[in-house]
Amino acid sequence: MANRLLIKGGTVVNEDRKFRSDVFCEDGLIKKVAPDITDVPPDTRVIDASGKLVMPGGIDTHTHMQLPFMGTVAVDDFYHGTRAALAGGTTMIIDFVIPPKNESLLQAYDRWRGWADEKVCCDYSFHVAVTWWSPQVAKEMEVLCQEKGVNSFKMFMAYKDVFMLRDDEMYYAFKQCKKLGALAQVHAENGDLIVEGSKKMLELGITGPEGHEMCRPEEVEGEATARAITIANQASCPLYVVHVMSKSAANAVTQGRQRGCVVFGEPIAASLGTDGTNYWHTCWRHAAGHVMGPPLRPDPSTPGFLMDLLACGALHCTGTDNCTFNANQKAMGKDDFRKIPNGVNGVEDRMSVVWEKGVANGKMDACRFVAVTSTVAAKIFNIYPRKGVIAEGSDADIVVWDGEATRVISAKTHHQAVDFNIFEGMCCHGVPVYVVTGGRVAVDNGQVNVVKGSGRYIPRTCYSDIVYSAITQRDKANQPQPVPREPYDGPVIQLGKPSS
Ligand code: URQ
Ligand code: ZN
Ligand code: ZN
Repeated sequence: MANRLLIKGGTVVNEDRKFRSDVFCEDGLIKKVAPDITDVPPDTRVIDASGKLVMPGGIDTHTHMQLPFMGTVAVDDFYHGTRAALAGGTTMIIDFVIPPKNESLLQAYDRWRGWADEKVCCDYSFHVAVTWWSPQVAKEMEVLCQEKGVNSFKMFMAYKDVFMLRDDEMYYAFKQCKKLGALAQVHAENGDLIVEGSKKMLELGITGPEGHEMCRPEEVEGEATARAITIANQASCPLYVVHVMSKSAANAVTQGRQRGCVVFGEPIAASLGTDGTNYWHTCWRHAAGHVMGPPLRPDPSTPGFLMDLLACGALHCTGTDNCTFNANQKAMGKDDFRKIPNGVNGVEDRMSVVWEKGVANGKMDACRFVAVTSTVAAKIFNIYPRKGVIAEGSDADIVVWDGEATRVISAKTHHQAVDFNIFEGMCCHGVPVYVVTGGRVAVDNGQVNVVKGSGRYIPRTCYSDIVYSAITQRDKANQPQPVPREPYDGPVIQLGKPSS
């Protein structure tokens, strides 16, 4: 299928500049970016983008479609989740393979591929979680990098006895990431303190969702974030902190960067768009619908704080941690918040939420919006310029965006499978009018029409330049050296013998 498409009259927005230009696509690629393109084949479809922005499709760096978790399975599967992604202007997701402890990472990877390949409507890739440690795990990480196109591994410091690694295991995993040229990711919360904090809440008779936040306040996230940064730095390994949910974690990332650590921070739609006061809502379902780990924070200034850091480059790119559960699933924890499946929505609304809270209220411009929703992720995960830019030769993953139009977010109208939306009722500026994925028009003047199974798995190579260039330079400059000295030839104490 030639799939010839000419997007006319728009303003192209890349991370570095905005410019008036037409865009011609053919066979799933961007073939020409120039003003006033006229010489196209007669079977070319023309889209009028006048007055609109023409941007690289969003890349959601963090999703969990149909994740088996806490005794159930997330309801947004790879079909509904990627369909909703496209509806919101996201044209690629990076999901997670999460093997249970002691399961082969390669077997888990194959299982997740089997789930995704037949269902995805847009391109996707996988991070792989390291939930246990052994020489086999180290070996399989190498195979995943060299043969399966994986260049990022997530370690959990929470979910004790389920996914959590000890500090020494995390250090070994970081060392292996460094050896392979892969990026280490971390879920940064102190899992031991969460267990103890939960007991404390239940002893106080607090079983509701408010206990979920109070048992793991933001210092529990901040401490783990700083610890992970130190351990990664000691392993001389680059680190990517997923779902930065608090000022404490964000400050740990910025302080780590200021002292020369190579660390990236990923706020998510939820932490940029809403807050933890929802856990005190008197409707149990509403409160439980916001339960995720790390929790949203009750400090209502947190979203603005995180958006400011994202706008100025102290935080880097946005995901959603989309991991959705319906009311009847959340209700597994109706008497004990520890049993509420953790996870919230975001994959459909991320782009509009970041536009509303970032661009519409003046914290960033459209170029920075493109950076934090697409380009920086493409560079960190080493798929730039295939993804993340409107340029000749890049994939035809494009959003025609109306920055002035508004839409009201609601579970009644969203395309996700889940029966709840943490942004319910939020009116956002920033609406995708057309969304093109692999050259196919998946959102056509607001109408969603996707092709199940048409998305592709995108392999990623190691040694991403934005991730490894600084590390390599620093290793060269700071290689520890022994001190040349004459051997000591003085007296040495003889242990076990009475001193003379
Ligand atoms: O921790 C994660 O990232 C996964 C298990 C999704 N759930 C969540 O609450 N964040
Ligand atoms: Zn996590
Ligand atoms: Zn996650």
